[in-house]
Amino acid sequence: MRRPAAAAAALALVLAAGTACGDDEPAPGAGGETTTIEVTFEDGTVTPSGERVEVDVDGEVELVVQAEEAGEIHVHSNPEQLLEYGPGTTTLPITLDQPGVVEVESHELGQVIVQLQVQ
Ligand SMILES: [Cu+2]
Repeated sequence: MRRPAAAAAALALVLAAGTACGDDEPAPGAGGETTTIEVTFEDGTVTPSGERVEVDVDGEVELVVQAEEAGEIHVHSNPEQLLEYGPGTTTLPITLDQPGVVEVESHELGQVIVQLQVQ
C-alpha cells in the first residue's frame, strides 16, 4: 500500500533534523523551499532594515540571528509569534501559512527588520 503522506512526513523530519549531506531531493509539491534571512544586531542597529522578502505560503523561513546580547523578535503573523534569541548565533524557524505581508520587528529597537511577503 502506498502512503505518500507518510513519505512526505518522513522527508520533512529529515529536513528538520538538519542532517542532510547535500544530495537530498527537493521536497515535492508547493512550499518546499527554505528562505534563509540573516539578521545582525550590532551597536543598537539591526540589518536588514525593512527590506521586503518574498516567501512561499507554507514555505520554511529561517532567521539566522547574530547578536551580542539576547533579545526578542516579534513576527506579526496571525497568530503573532515572539521569537527569542541568545548571544551569538541563533536560528529561528518560522512557518507562515497565510498569504499577506508579515512584519518582523525588533520592539527593543522599534525597527522593522524584514517584511515577509507571503504568497
Ligand atoms: Cu511587533
